[in-house]
Formats: sequence, C-alpha cells, structure tokens
Amino acid sequence: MATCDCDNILPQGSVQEKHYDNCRQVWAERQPAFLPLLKNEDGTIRLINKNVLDLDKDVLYHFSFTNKSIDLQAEFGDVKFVCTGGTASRLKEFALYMAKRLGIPADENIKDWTKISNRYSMFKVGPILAFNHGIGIPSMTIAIQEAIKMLYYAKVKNPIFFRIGTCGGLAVEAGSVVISEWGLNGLLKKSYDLPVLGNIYSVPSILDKRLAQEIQLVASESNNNFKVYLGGTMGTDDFYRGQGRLDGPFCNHTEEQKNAFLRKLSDMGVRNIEMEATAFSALMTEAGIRGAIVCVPFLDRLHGDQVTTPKEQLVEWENNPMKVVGDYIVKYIENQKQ
Ligand code: R2B
Ligand code: URA
Repeated sequence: MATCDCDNILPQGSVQEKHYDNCRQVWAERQPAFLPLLKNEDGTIRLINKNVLDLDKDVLYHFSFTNKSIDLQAEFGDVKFVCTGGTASRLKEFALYMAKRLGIPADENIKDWTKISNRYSMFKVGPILAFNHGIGIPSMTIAIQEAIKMLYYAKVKNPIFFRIGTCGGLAVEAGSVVISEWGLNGLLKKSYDLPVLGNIYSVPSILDKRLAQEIQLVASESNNNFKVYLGGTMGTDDFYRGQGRLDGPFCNHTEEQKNAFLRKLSDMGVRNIEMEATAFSALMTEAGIRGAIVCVPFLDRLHGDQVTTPKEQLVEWENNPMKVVGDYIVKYIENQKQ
C-alpha cells in the first residue's frame, strides 16, 4: 500500500482538501482510466514513452536546444517552481520580480535560454523556471510538453507548475484574481479532447484542489487590495465567437443567446474564461505534476465584450497573479528552511 508523500506547505486542516492530487496514496486508490506518467521514488519525472527513452538525442525543437546541447541537469536540476504565461515580457518580469523577492542577483540582461528559437523565451532564477507559452492551447501544449521532457532530463524533483494569465471574469470584478479548480471546454465538458490518429483522446481537466486552496489561503493572509476567488475556468479555442463575444468580424448569435450562455456558465461555477485551462490541467494530470492557474480578469463578461480599461491599468492588474504566486513560492521556500 502506497503511503502519502504530500509535502504540505500549510498544516493539515487549514484547507479542506487533505492530499495533493499527485500524492502516491491518492493515485494508488484512484486508479485513473488513463495512464499517468507517475513519478519515481525520488520525485523525478518518470517518462513512460519508450520512443523518447530510446532516442540518442532528443531535439526540443521549439526551445531550440537538445538534451545534449545543454547540460540540463547541471543548469536546471534545482528547479522547483515552473511558471508560464502568455507573453515573454511578462514572464521575464516575473523572473526578475521573484529574483528580487528571493534576494537573487538578476537584472534586465538575464539570460534567455530559448532566445534563438524566436518562439518562446525562458528564464531561470534560483529554483524558478519561467517561460512564455503564447496564446491558446496548441502554442501552450507545445511549450509545456517540451518543458516536461526538459525537466525529465534535468532530473527535477516534484516540480510545481503555475500558469499566470489574463481572462474575462464572470460575476467577479476586473483586477481581482481567480484560481482555477477545473477547466471546462467549449462543449461544457471538463476535459481536454485532442484528435489523435482520427480518434478523440480525452483527458480530465481537473486541477489540484489542495494546491488551489493553499494558494488562496496564503493570498488571504497577505495584505492584498484585490479579492482572490476559487472557481471553474472555461478554456476556449477562440477569443471572439468561442467566448460568446458579439464584437468579432463574424457573429451568428444574438445578445440574448450570449447572455443566457454566460449566465449558464456562471451557474455551473465558472468564474472566468481564457484560452488554455483545459489543456493545462489535463497535461498536469497526465504527467502527475501539481499545477495551478492564477488569472486576473480584465473585465466582467456579464457586462460587455470589449476590454476598454486603459493599458496602464491592465499592466498594473497583471501584477496581481504574480503577487499571489510569488507569495506562495516565498511561503513554500520559508517552510523548507524550518
Ligand atoms: C488570455 O488572454 C489571451 C487572449 O487575449 C489568452 O492567452 C488567454 O488565455
Ligand atoms: N483573455 C481572454 O481569453 N478573454 C478575455 O475576455 C480577456 C482576456
């Protein structure tokens, strides 16, 4: 019988959920229908795809390096927190922000490990790896899958992934923060459905409840001037029609239909809409990696479609998810020192 290996950062009982989803004991009891990658005894990622294990050299094409061109274990073996999000500038800013909070020297000239890719940017400060994933599921799943392989080669132990992002809110105020509990696709299914060889490969899009609750509790103990909500997140394949908007170049639904749909989502517990939640949660579940999505709503979709708030305010709001994730990471590191 597997025993619990949760490295709880808050005392048992402080949040409702007892275990993390990738607890060995939980896995042994749950026996999910799909095969998770699981992890090795020492917490390193266990890659079960034999095709990769057989490769002499693995080209991480979109990152523009291979497992042989960089000594991944030497450079990235101490990574614990993997933070991703849409834009390169924001993730660089996050890396520099965390460097400051952790007292690690870093400046504007911080190394971009994937600069020559011209696709993604990747930065490392202490135990933090930060890279951007672009907009939408395909761009993000490419970056995350290459990151999972990279962390496997680096022999990273028990990494925790965070997606910091922006979104449209549902009955939550702009500038607040939403921590996702699950992802919902455009057909209102809690899954990431990918066509593979002519069939749909479907993975549940559920996020780690304990991690989400811990992040919210840590945020509530911090002196924030914004609210932090927990809830479901719809992940769509389009910003306009796919999110029920009326202001794209094409629209075949009415305002009444849009409002009815958004109200239905809200009644289902959906608090925000973005473009990656289903795939992010599914990849984390399948890889057996703890992951969280922390987003700032730029508007309340129950009141409109256009993002009319001035850019300077949006940029300031984007700091809120960084602050929430930063507080969690700092708390985690402080706990390890005790
Ligand atoms: C939120 O914002 C982006 C679209 O504007 C997309 O990446 C997302 O999920
Ligand atoms: N990002 C989205 O995907 N939707 C919004 O409404 C705002 C940001």
